[in-house]
Amino acid sequence: MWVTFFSQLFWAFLLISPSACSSNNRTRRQASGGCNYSFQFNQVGQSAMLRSPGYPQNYSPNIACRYTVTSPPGTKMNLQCTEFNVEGSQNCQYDVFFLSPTGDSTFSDQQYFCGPGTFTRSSTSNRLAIGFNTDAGNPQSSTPYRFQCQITVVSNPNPQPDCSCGVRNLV
Ligand SMILES: [Ca+2]
Repeated sequence: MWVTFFSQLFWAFLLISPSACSSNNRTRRQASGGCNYSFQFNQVGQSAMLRSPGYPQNYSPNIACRYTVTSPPGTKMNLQCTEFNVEGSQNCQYDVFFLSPTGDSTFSDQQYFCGPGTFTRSSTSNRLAIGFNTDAGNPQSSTPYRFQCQITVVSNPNPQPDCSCGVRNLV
C-alpha cells in the first residue's frame, strides 16, 4: 500500500515538473501495426480529442503510435491532457507518451510523460507531433490505463518567422 502510494506521488511529481520530462536523446520505436495518423485542422477554434487506442479500456500492449497534427499558418495548438494514466517507470522506459512541440517527426526535441496526472502543452507553431509506445503489459491498477487529450487550434500571436537553413532571417 505504502509502496503504491509513494510511487504514485513520485510519478505525479515527475509529470508536473517540466524540467524532469524535457527532451532526452532516447530514440523511440517507430510506428507499427497501422498506428500512424495525421490530422489537419483548417481554422482557429477547432478542436479534436486524442484518446489512447482502445479507450475507454486499457490501452493495448506493444504498440507504437504516431500522430502528426497541423493547423493553418499563423496558428498553433494547445494540448490539454485532462485524463492521463500511463504506466510509470524510470525515464518512462516501459510505456511513454511523447511529443515534439515543433512538430519534428524525429522527436529530437521530445518531451515525454508517464504516470498518473494531467498536463497542458502548446506547439510552437502550426505543427505538433505526438507518439505513444507501450510494452508487453501493465501492473494492476484500480484506474484504467488510458489517456484523453484535447487539441485546440488558437491564433499564434508570436509566430516564428519562416526560415531556411543557412539563411539569415534578419540582415
Ligand atoms: Ca506497460
